[in-house]
Amino acid sequence: MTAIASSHHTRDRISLRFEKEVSHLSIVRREKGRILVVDDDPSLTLLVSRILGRAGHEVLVTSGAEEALIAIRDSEPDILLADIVMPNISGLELARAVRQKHPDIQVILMTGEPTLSSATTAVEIGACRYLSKPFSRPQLIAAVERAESERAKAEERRTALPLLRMVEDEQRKTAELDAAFSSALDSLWMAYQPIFRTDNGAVHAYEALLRSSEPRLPGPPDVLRAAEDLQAVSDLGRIVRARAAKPFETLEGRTNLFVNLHPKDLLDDDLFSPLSPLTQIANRVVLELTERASLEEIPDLVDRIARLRALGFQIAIDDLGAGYAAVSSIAIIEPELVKLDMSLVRGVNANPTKARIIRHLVRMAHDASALVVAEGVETTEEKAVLVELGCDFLQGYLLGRPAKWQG
Ligand code: G
Ligand code: MN
Repeated sequence: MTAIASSHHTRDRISLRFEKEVSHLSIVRREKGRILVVDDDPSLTLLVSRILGRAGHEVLVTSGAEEALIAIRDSEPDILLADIVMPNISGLELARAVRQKHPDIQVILMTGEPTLSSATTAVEIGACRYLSKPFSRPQLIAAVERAESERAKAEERRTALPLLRMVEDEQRKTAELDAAFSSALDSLWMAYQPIFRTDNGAVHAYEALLRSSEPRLPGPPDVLRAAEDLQAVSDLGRIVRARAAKPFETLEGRTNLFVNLHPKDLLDDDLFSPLSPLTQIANRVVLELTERASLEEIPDLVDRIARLRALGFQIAIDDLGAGYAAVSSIAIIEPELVKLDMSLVRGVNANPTKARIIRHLVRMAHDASALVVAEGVETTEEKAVLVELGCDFLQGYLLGRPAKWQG
């Protein structure tokens, strides 16, 4: 279901861009083409250029093929109208040379003595019209119009082809990502990592962590990025929250559940639904928020947080001390908990600056009535210092790795 919904979104995006580019092309295309007339008969070139000029064309005239080649190099005409019989270089040779270098230029050949062999050569060269002299004004206009439409088609084919390739390429990549994402959802499972109380060492809660066995999307960040690219963040969020809640629905006692939210989840109605599985156990659930930069894009953030609290949820600021999860979010969100990022926790026993920062963050959190979880505790030395610095809860490989629910 998810895969279909997401690929639909992507298709919309691609066709939108495709239409934009195509309309851009049609704006650029000229209305009336530029025509180069090559004939050693000045009375003919005069007549022809008058007719075509009146029809709105820009007309260039040369009396021989050598001059014509220079004119083509300098002014790139759309149509070449050339006499077959000329001194030095014949119109056929000229046409052949031009078509080889500029395949989009349309060639019309004129002759006073039509022969089968010259007509055959004209066809081989790809001349689109063969006018036998004398010709009428309507015959000339018709030949030019046909050449113009061929020219427009050739131009469109040439410019649209790379665009089409690009669109196809993107569609193929999206389809591949879509398949990988669907399979990640199929093999999705939740790992639970214990969070311990510092005062008595008891398990206070478990953090639910996304896991999948899809090799193309090996880590949780890969799955999340795919969801973002496929515009399926809400789909993923709903599945994660329902799965995370499962073991807790029948669990006795007061063990809490910590669940990570993507900032986009805050825009999903399902999160606020009184009927959703997670809402059923809301008074035991802490929702973790991270990425201050994206949180700022949620227009009514404070209001949405208030609605979550009204449903019974508590809120934690995740990854405090890393990247964007800035201190000011404590003032805006007024979380029940903050989680110190493991980059601050790592080696805190040997780094007085980290220790000082944590001490300040703990004091600040406590002043704002928030409790503090230290994440990523890996050594007994780190643990000892974190306890001394006043952290209320500890989480990390030292104390318990994320694992399948042992229920
Ligand atoms: O963004 P968040 O803090 O929710 O990410 C937690 C991640 O950190 C999980 O993927 C979890 O597996 C991992 N993790 C948990 N404890 C430790 C730890 O002690 N050390 C390290 N390096 N990673 C940890
Ligand atoms: Mn987390």
